[in-house]
Amino acid sequence: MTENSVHTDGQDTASARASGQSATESFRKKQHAGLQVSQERVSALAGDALAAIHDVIRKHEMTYEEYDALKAWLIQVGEDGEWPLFLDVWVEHVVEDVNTSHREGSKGSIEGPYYVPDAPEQGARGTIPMREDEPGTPLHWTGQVTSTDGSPLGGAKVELWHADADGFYSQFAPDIPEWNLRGTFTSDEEGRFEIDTVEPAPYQIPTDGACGKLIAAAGWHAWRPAHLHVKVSAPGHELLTAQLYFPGDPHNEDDIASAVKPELMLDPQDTGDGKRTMDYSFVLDPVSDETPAATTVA
Ligand code: MBD
Ligand code: FE
Repeated sequence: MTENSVHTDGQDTASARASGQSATESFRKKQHAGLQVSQERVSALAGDALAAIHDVIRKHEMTYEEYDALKAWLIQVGEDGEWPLFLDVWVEHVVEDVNTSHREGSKGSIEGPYYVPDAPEQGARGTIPMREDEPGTPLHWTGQVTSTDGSPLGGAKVELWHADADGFYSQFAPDIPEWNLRGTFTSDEEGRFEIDTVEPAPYQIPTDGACGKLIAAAGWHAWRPAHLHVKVSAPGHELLTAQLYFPGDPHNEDDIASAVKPELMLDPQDTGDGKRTMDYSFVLDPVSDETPAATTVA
């Protein structure tokens, strides 16, 4: 177990509090260099965000009872460690959209709260780390990484992470091996890679924490469609963060995180022996003078 891992408090059921605290810890680790936002930008962003909230209060004539309910709920989001979950589910998709609209290569999507860097290296062809009896339909994935001019990108990294067949992520739910369903693949000279994994299940936002409380109180649903997360990177190219989806999932049309795009739909084919196979490739944008700094590879 790493420090990222869930504190189970002697129980082995997944709880919002435990996965929320793990996601919060994981996010803190990511900020090793600290974050620099200028006074000018803080004032513009925070000022307009507050003005937008003021507009909502006036429009709906928010009562003091509602104001106190909001305050109590915001306090609980922090106590449950669910700020990463809340922000990634309801806010990140717009940030992703704004920061990738200049790209000509593959479409991306949000990172979400459950990425962990440095997953074990598997080479160009391999099986993602999984349990001996890992449940779920086996999935064989072939693909290629190229640049927008069509040239193959050898040595590109394809980091893959996803939930298991019960919808749980390793390091954020208890009793799952540390790197389960997390792996780093490196494309061959032709930019090609081949990955064996299993299909993930749809993911339900924890219902017993503050985010679940909001969903229940508003009468919304808590589901994301089944998805594979990837980060694809190569020297001199913009980092691509994406999610890939399975046709026919009932939540492809109403993802609570608004992170589905038609370009991210897979096309898995039954092989007749209980397995499925698919091809999905990536096109990376070369870094240019206009590339926003945070989207380039360090
Ligand atoms: C997830 O698995 C996820 O990908 C996002 C974006 C939010 C919550 C859970
Ligand atoms: Fe996810």
